[in-house]
Amino acid sequence: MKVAVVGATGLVGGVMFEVLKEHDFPITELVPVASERSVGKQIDYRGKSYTVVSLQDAVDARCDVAIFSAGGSTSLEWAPKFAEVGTTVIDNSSAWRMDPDKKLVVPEVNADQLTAADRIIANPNCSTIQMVVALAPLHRAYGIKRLVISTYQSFTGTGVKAVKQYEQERDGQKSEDPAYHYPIFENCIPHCDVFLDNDYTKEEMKLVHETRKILGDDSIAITATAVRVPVHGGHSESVNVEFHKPFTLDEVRKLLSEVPGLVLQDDPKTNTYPMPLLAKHRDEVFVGRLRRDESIENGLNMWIVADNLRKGAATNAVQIAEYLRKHRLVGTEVPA
Ligand code: A2P
Ligand code: 11C
Repeated sequence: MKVAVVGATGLVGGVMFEVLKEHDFPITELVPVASERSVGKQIDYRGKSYTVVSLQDAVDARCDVAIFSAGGSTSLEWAPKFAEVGTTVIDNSSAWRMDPDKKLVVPEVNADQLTAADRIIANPNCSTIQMVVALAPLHRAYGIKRLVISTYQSFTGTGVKAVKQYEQERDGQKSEDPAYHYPIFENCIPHCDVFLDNDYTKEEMKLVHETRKILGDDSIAITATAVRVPVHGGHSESVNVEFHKPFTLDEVRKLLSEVPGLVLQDDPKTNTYPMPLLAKHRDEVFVGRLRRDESIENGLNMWIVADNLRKGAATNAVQIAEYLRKHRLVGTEVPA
């Protein structure tokens, strides 16, 4: 397939190339794309050098798939132009996620909704993706009534600028162009993305709206607090779930153990539980600390960790591309 990577010089773009390579994704032609600042730069992929091109040149290249990780405004403006020439866009930004005409896809959960007519497909937010991989089978079995979520999110989710801020602060330097209002080194900042009118952050409300859309159930009550932490390897989440129906922990463990791409790490006796240090560079979602919430009926506590740049972004997007290819839903020759 002819594949464009939009945002090729960014943090997610770099991981995208690693994942495409590791998954041995069949690429006949690679088209790296970035802003005008980067046009002409070279990107190495599998021992070959590729020249970064502009968005318009990438549209004209009529690729089969374009994977976007270049921010919401770039996606809003350019994804329709790619779609118009028959390129299927898989978009990592928040631009299209809540558009009722666009699918919001986590392959383990709802890839079966995809058709050849879907020319702009939204990749959910990282903290949503890892959570719904674990919640979807439990929702099917017991019906989720309410979720109380607290996240511990890696600074890598903010991009190159935040990584630089962290490294400068760690090395005792003052950051000249910080990504955050406060130091991130040796700190926790209860502020991910911008504040909204309801005093929640946009990141917190993504967890509310995207989860309902992916699980196909607007009745689920959801409240979230998203916190940025000085961690490199991934996002962690404490998730308190209240179900409509009773469950047993053995059944929950069995359901989770059957989910592709999910690894159970749950044995208090051996201090076994997921941590970002272990999840870094891994494609899977890790779940542990499973225990009954003894303060309510049908309540479960869980701890969910994943590499936010992988399953939370690049891996999920590549898995969507793999699904489209396997089911022959993509290609400028496939009728939409
Ligand atoms: P560039 O390096 O040319 O600025 P990150 O999230 O890690 O900061 O990366 C953002 C990515 O999105 C980079 O590859 C960046 O390219 C790209 N990008 C940012 N703005 C645009 C734009 N207006 N058009 C195309 N690519 C863009
Ligand atoms: C974070 N979730 O860690 C963000 C990064 O809506 O895709 C990606 C923002 C988004 O802050």
